[in-house]
Amino acid sequence: MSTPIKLGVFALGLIVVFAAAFGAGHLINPDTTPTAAEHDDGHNQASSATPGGLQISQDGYRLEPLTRELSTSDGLSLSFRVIGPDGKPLTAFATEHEKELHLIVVRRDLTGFQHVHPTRDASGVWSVPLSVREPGAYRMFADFRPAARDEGLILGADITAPGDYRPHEPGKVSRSTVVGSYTVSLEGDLVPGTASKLTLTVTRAGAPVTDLEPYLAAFGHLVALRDGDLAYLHVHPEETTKAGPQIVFYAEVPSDGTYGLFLDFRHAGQVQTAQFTATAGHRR
Ligand SMILES: [Cu+2]
Repeated sequence: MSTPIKLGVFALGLIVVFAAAFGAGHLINPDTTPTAAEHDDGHNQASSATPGGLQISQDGYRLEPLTRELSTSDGLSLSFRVIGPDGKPLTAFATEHEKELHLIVVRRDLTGFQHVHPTRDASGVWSVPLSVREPGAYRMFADFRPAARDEGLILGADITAPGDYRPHEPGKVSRSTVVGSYTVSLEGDLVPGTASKLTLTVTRAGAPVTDLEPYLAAFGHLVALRDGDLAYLHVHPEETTKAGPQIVFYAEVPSDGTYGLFLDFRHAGQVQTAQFTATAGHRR
């Protein structure tokens, strides 16, 4: 997360946590952040702030897709612009986690997740070669911070990959998932409105992985997407996180519901994405 947001969290506590909880690269420090759970009366807490990623336009900034369709063939490019409050394509972006803009593309049934980094030309057009495996209704999220702002924005737009498709059932809620030769396990529960500690542990062939490599200036990136509307949350590990096997996040989801969790980590020169389905709102 950006330093200004973090300082804001420290200075203003709960109000800022709720207002900024769904900004780009949100991280909550457990030692200084009050939690809504302190007055938990058995009902589930929920934030009233609008989660990120649900709007195509916010605070005068608008995401403008220039590509109408996604494709299942290689070699096509996805292009878009961000239009600023002055009506012109935005070209002044702050660098966050080594990139000016992070683009997430995912099918609306939470399959086919991709996290890519488009390049921008001088006129403000972002492009990235992108193909999807299956046709369907997709959502694209631009996660960035205009240089003129202290807070990041996550703008979302629908985009379709034409063709016959059947939605997949939501993945089974699970504490463990396999990606490539890695097994990633998940400890901790998502409690709405609360900085919920999630510990992800990476093993390979039964052995803990202790030489994770930094990927975009962090040992892991966790994106949570709410099933049903794809409300978006992106968190980074606790600062004390080492190179594995455990990666610790504090994620604050906005409501009860089912969430897809997508962990990006890098090991042996390769970026892996481990996917979980988790339910928020139950204390187990
Ligand atoms: Cu990124």
